[in-house]
Amino acid sequence: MKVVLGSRRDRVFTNGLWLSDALIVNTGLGNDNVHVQSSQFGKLKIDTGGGSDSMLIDSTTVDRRSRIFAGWGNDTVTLRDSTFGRKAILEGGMDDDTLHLLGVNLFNKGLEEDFEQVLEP
Ligand SMILES: [Ca+2]
Ligand SMILES: [Ca+2]
Repeated sequence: MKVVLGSRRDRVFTNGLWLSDALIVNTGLGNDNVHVQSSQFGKLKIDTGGGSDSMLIDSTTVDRRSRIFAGWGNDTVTLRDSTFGRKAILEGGMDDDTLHLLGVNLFNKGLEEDFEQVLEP
């Protein structure tokens, strides 16, 4: 499933979405917000493009690869109580980006991140 949005300020919210294949989200320019809640995917690929974007992945399982790219702008990515079956690659992109790791996240094949700040409570 592929979600492609434009240059305005977009919001994407999934709750209880189950896909055996990939969820691909591309929100383009603008200060976008992506919230993935209580969902399960084969793969996950999110690109929020330029702008100050925020992403929350909460109580979600990704069976295979995950890739998140926040692009330019000061972005915030939060992972809470989620499971990543294969490698999770999270890139803040240009500018001042923050990764929040909340609750218990499981990275079965490791986490590769590129953020200016990583905050764990
Ligand atoms: Ca947008
Ligand atoms: Ca960025």
